[in-house]
Amino acid sequence: MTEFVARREKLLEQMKPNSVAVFPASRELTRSRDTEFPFRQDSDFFYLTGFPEPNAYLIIEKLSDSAVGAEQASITTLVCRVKDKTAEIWQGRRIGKDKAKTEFMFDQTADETELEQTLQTAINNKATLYFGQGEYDYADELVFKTLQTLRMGPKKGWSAPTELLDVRPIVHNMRLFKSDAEIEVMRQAGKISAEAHARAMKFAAQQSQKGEPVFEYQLEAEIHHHFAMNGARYPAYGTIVGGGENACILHYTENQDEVKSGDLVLIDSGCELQGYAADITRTWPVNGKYSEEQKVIYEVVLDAQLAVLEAISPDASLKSLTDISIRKITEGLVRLGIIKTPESQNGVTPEQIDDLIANNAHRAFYMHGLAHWLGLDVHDVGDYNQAGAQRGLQPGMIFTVEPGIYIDSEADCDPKWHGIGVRIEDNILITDNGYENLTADVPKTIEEIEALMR
Ligand SMILES: [Mn+2]
Repeated sequence: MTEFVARREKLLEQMKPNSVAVFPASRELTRSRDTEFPFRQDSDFFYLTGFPEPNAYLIIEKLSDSAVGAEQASITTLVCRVKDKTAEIWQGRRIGKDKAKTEFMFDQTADETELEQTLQTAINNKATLYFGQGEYDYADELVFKTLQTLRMGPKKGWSAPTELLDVRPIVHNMRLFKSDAEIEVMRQAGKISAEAHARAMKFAAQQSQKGEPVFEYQLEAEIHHHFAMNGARYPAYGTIVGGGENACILHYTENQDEVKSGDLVLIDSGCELQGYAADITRTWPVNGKYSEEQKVIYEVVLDAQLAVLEAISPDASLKSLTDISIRKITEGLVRLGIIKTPESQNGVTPEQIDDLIANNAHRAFYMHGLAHWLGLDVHDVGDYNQAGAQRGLQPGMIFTVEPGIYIDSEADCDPKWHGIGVRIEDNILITDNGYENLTADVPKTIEEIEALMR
């Protein structure tokens, strides 16, 4: 809890005097009729509170210099659901405002029934309101209604802030740099997820050896089982298990087909642990042995990924790393004649590779980005550019490195390559002396994967 308090203090340091920030919790979503999806807290709200319930609000007031008493320059308020015996018997426990105040360390707390009044009091007579508008309709409606109420009551001494600022850039920049505690959780999430991928490989190998079929959803089940058995009840995003040509559908989550012996299967899956995501992809032959064509494509992707890891330094940016992956993959595809050039038989000059890259020749086969920030959200927040330039890599940043090549059955190349889709993805933490691969525990080279599956 002291870490959550420290985050609120760090946010307060960056707020203007006489301002207020409002953060809504997310709400439950209907899955069907009267059942809900498992609840997932809003990431910014969670980051600042650790509070796990829906229908809550965090209000942070930074008082003006004149209003500051001897010791108090700020007020943090949590508004949460009302304790309700019947609701708690039917739907589950509620923390309630008394426990919320002491255990979650807020200056004050209020019941949801007092929300409008609490918010109005906090916003009244402040110069600046920090709020993330457009994200939740219910929060927009509440906040704008409160502003309008205040504007309509000048004779009662009310006034609304005249400045409305987006609070998200401040919080998102904080979230980009992970603390030691966050790094430890993400290290654990990476480890559990890595083991889960290895478990799926072993399952497929056993099924193949018994002559039993392997279905995509079975591999998904093996992975989710391992997550849950290790304290991570949910995947961080929809698990992708694509056998054969399904691997060429980047966000394939139907996971319903049989993976045929001789096909590769691409699995992109990571657990969510205490709110934090892991995001791993591995691509391997369901029968345990890569074909010659699969091997060759796999090596191009792996070489690209290793070249990127090699190039990680404080001078690098995600853009410069992306460029390295594009060059490696373009060179590989030219060498194999998959990207056709008149010169490819006799070797291609670096300038010719430059031209192919400038013309996006790789985009037909490598159509997504190399990397994204990783944290509470799988595609985590944080600006990729700063002051119009690419942002340098700094300790505490965590991101994915995930080059890929996808050749579907309509691709304009020798049909022997058709149906091969390969992506290799790891999670990288920038450290003081380089980087740490948080997902190194899952086999990655052809030799390692074939050995495990044997
Ligand atoms: Mn990813």
